[in-house]
Amino acid sequence: MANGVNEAEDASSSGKLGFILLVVKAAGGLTSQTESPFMKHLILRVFLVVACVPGRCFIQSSWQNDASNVNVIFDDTVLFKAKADSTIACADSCKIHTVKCRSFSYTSNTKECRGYGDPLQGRVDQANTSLWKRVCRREDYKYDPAFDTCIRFSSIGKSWFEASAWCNNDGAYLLITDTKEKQQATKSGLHSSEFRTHFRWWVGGYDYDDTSVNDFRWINGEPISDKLWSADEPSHVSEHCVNLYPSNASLNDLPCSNQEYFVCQEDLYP
Ligand SMILES: [Ca+2]
Ligand SMILES: [Ca+2]
Repeated sequence: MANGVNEAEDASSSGKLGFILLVVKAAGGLTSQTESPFMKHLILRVFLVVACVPGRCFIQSSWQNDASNVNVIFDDTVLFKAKADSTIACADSCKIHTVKCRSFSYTSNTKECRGYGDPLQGRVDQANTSLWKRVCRREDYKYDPAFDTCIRFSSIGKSWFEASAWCNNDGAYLLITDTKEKQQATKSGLHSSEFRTHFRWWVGGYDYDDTSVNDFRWINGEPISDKLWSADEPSHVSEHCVNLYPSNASLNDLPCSNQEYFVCQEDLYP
């Protein structure tokens, strides 16, 4: 691929990614061989420790040069303007920007870096400029602005642990719907029609306490907020895994062995 940013990003993350996938593969094997909740719990913990350094995870989606927009900048949806020493430095600025930065332009002779939201319409001629867009790493993943990452819907039902391993095999994770806004997006957002194809979906929430005490957390380690549950949920001591109901944009706990459809997301910390 004639894509300097992409190649640089791959080079910087490939070693770490290879190690992570190796651990995930080992964890998947262990998961299939043991029924012990303790071992599964341990595997989750180990996986989380090695998978991600908070604030700086490997980014699965990548940048693609937009050949249809050569030597132009845009005067709408500009999130920031800054000087950057290189295209890669500009891409990093876009990636870490607090508002969803979906694309950027870099003008080589002036070193001007511009980050944009979507959609882009107001084109202005500007020599020595290239435009880059964030794209999903795989064609079966779709970018969802509510989650600010690429997501994939399963076409089969699996237990929660099988579903988690299935996402991990993509270098991805079960979906984290940790805000009211994200949950509402499953009901009325860009991919709501896909979410509504099934009554419920496994998402990346799990009860780390095997007793009657609840310790529901997202797989990034964050506690699940009380306000995200359906009425009277979580409901049962034997239900340790979390599903989402798109119809009322809320969560429920279920037995982890249930065969449910599931959604993966590419970045643990988008
Ligand atoms: Ca519990
Ligand atoms: Ca329940």
